[in-house]
Amino acid sequence: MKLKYHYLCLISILSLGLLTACSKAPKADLPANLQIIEDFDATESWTSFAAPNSSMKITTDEKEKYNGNSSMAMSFDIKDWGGVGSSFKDKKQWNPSDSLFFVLKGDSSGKTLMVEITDNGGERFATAFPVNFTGWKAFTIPFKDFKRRDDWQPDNVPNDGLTLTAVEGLSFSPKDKSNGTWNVDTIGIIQGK
Ligand SMILES: [Ca+2]
Ligand SMILES: [Ca+2]
Repeated sequence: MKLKYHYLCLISILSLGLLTACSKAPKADLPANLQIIEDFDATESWTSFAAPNSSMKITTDEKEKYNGNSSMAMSFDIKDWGGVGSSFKDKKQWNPSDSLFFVLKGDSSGKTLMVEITDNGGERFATAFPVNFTGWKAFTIPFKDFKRRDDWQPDNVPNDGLTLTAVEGLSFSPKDKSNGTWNVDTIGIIQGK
């Protein structure tokens, strides 16, 4: 009887240990050489923008997260244009041979997401891809794959290539007329690809 009790205790302790281990385990692995610049455990430094006939809303999402306590949910109804972005208070110096890393929770809508860098002269460089997956997906996009936008640039910006010595900002924009919610988490820089 005593032996059985000890046996049960051992099972309980093992189960508890296993549960604790599981709850402490990270949600997902991150690349070892990732230099995180935004974990979205707070989203105060991100703002939304949209055309008058479109809407974009940011929420700190504690339920859907890739890493840490929360992610940024971007809920949109785009009839013209809109997105979410951050203007860096401390401008970033990035290496042209490095890559931008982020994770996105998709909805298999097939709608296009544009990721845009505002470089040190205010020029806009972007890359875009269809959100044709469900759940979290990690992206590593070399800076060299960001191309100067030919559909729009702010007035009076230079045309001197992607200059990353004092990067001013980053944004994510749905490019198609559509509505939905996508989540972004864990943005960082990876040396090389
Ligand atoms: Ca997070
Ligand atoms: Ca430039």
